[in-house]
Amino acid sequence: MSKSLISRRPVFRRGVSSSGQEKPAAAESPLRKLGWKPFFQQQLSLDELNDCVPVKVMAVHRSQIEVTGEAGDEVVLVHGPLFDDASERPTVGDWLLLERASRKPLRRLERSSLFKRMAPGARQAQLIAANVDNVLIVSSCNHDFNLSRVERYLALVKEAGCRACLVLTKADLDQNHDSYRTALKGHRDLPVVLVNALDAESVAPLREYCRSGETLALLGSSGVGKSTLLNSLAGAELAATGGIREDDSKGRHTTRHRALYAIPDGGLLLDSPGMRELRLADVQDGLAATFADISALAAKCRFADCAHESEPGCAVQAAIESDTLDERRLRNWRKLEREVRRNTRTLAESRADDKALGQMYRSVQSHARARKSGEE
Ligand SMILES: Nc1nc2c(ncn2[C@@H]2O[C@H](COP(=O)(O)OP(=O)(O)OP(=O)(O)O)[C@@H](O)[C@H]2O)c(=O)[nH]1
Ligand SMILES: [Mg+2]
Ligand SMILES: [Zn+2]
Repeated sequence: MSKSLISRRPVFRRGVSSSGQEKPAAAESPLRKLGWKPFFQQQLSLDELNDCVPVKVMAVHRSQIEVTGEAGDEVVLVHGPLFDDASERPTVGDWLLLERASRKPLRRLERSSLFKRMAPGARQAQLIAANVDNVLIVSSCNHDFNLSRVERYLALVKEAGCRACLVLTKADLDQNHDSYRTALKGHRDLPVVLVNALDAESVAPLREYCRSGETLALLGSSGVGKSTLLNSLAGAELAATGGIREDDSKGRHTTRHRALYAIPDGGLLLDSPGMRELRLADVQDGLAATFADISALAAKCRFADCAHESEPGCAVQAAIESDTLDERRLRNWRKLEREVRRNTRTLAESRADDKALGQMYRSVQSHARARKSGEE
């Protein structure tokens, strides 16, 4: 057995007919359930179709990653060229090709979507998840609710081209629901669902975001009820949940790892640790889409370079005065624009530094090889 293969256990049982024989696999192909689509199939060469099997990354740990494919669950060691570049290494949701016989990971397939943020306290990007279809931005009906943060998540989600829904949990603990709906009036294209995440019936409307073959990511701060939602949607205690602090309603960071869970009669659900900060980079298009209303107003300003402060004929300021645009939203747009510009530049610089370092390293190695072969 290959070193990279530590355990294998089937996750999806094929249907068995009344005659005791396996039903044809086509209708419920395990790969299709995991989100395998023509977009990924088309990336395989003829040789790869013969010699490799695709597997989905379900969880990433320091020294090994958990994957699932047609043969069930396996564990692959984090080792080899695929894992050399920290900003490029496989993340949860990725599709990998394993060599059929040795189970060695050969390459990662191109992604249909990718979430990343600036790694906390670093000049590097941190990958959050790949190949996600839909996102529940989870907040709760308490101190956690913060529109500017919702807009931050939206920029990330729109950049990845995913469908988003805002879920406000703990609706059973706060009856002041209208105030949340009023606060969200500037976000008409964002569906909002208020739920008691502990109640399976209450979360049922969210099932449309995690149909078989789809991947749904739950994103939000610690303690808002992401793992609780996962368990209610799955109808089983798949993830641990924790209490929240009495004084400020903040969570206790119960979930420690990002992981995908297959839910019965549905798709895959990504549970993730609560994010303390979500610093944005490389999301210019997502940001423009999140604030499309402000861009549309800006196009009507008298001056093309209007800063929307005190210029005459400013359509943005006029909208604020007539109460059709929230001043907070304009402030947040400005703040996020500055942040995205700064962080995108930082990432480009650090990529250039890494490239230069890599070139220097390769040139030192080739000199050493040339010297060695000259000596022989
Ligand atoms: N009453 C009520 N309690 C909820 C609801 N959603 C979550 N909770 C409780 O809130 C606490 C935190 O829930 P978790 O599901 O662990 O929160 P989380 O978002 O996964 O938190 P992290 O894993 O720390 O990121 C638990 O005690 C849940 O029982 C809800 O809608 N209503
Ligand atoms: Mg959790
Ligand atoms: Zn203006």
